[in-house]
Amino acid sequence: MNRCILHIDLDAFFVSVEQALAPGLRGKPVVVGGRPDRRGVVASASYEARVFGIRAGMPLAQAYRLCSQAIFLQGSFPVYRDASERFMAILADFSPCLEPAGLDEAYLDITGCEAYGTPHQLASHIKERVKKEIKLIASVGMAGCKVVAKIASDLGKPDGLVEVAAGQEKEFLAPLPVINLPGVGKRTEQELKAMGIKTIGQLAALPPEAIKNRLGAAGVIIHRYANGIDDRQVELTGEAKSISRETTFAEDTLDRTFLQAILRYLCERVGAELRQESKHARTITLKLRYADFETITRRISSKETTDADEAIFAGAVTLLDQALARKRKLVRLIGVGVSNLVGYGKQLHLLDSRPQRLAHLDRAIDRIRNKYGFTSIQTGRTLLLKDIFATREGDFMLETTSLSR
Ligand code: TTP
Ligand code: MG
Repeated sequence: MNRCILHIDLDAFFVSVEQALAPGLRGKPVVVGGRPDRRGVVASASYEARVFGIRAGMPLAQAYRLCSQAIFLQGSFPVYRDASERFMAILADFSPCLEPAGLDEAYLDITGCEAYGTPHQLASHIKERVKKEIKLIASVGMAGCKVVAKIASDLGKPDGLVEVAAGQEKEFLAPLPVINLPGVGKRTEQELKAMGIKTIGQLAALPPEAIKNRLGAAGVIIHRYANGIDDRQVELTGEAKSISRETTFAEDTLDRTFLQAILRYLCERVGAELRQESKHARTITLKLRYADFETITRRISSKETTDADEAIFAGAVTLLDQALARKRKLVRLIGVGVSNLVGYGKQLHLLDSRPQRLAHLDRAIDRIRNKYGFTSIQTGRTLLLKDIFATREGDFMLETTSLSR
């Protein structure tokens, strides 16, 4: 039986949630990410803002230069998480075979659901329910494999519904630029350009060895994708594979105490997320971006797993100290991530009583924060950030958060 996979991605997610809450923002250039006089980047831009060239990941100041009349919003992550949960709940009504691929996107395998309608009808029904129940617009791609479904949903945006019939995958992909292929970033795009390859069709036509010699194993995968071949299943679990938080400073800094305080705050955010997912982590990663945009990541792994704020911080701060000792350059961004996640069942539990006590403490703090907001409790090191917390409403800054699945 031919597989039928949907990829569903919400349009301008963070911005659209803000517009659903304040309909006066609809139809306007809106940017979520923070105030344009602060550092930081655009997290989400409305399609009206995109007309001016504003894109996710762009510095806010640049976005302001492109469109000074745009409305800049700080954003509120808990609100987006709620919307995401409601979105996933709607999708789960259509098929149990659901794989969230981020906050606002998911794959849904609807193979064998013919009794409920054609794929096109099911996709339209999903779009209607999302619009009616959470007031958001979903773009849907339909195809026989994940990669083609994803490209199709992207291509139809905004408010898209694109179906690629079985057997038509190669023709559909051929005219598109290689950058549309998942797994092809700016660097790979350049490499391919140097080989005279601009479109997915040109890439698909290359002998597999040619691309393997140039790009290694990653090349083999994108070559298969270019040919519309992708055997990946829709993974039922949808569990987080990594969780990270990062923040860009208002001013570049080398102040070690301040860096440690922010790092502690980010570790507490990551720890809370990890506990919410009922996971333990083996690997802790520190990310630093220097004022000259050089970016480094350093990681440590241990046999023991943890979900404790203190343990995550201990690992991250060791990495930070090593990095600061090696390079005296002003820091622009700091981030922390955990990966190599395992469920509670598999944890190698530490019998020593201190981690147990810390686990209780973390959970007690989680409960209070869930009720009164994250900044209602500050731990020792983050007290230094008290004034910063006080000057912003709600979340003290919009950290880029990612839950990779
Ligand atoms: P995307 O789906 O990539 O972007 P989008 O939903 O804003 O726009 P569209 O899908 O219509 O192109 O990401 C989903 C959300 O994730 C986005 O609304 C904000 C957040 N995000 C960031 O915080 N930082 C980023 O760099 C990106 C790309 C997204
Ligand atoms: Mg989206």
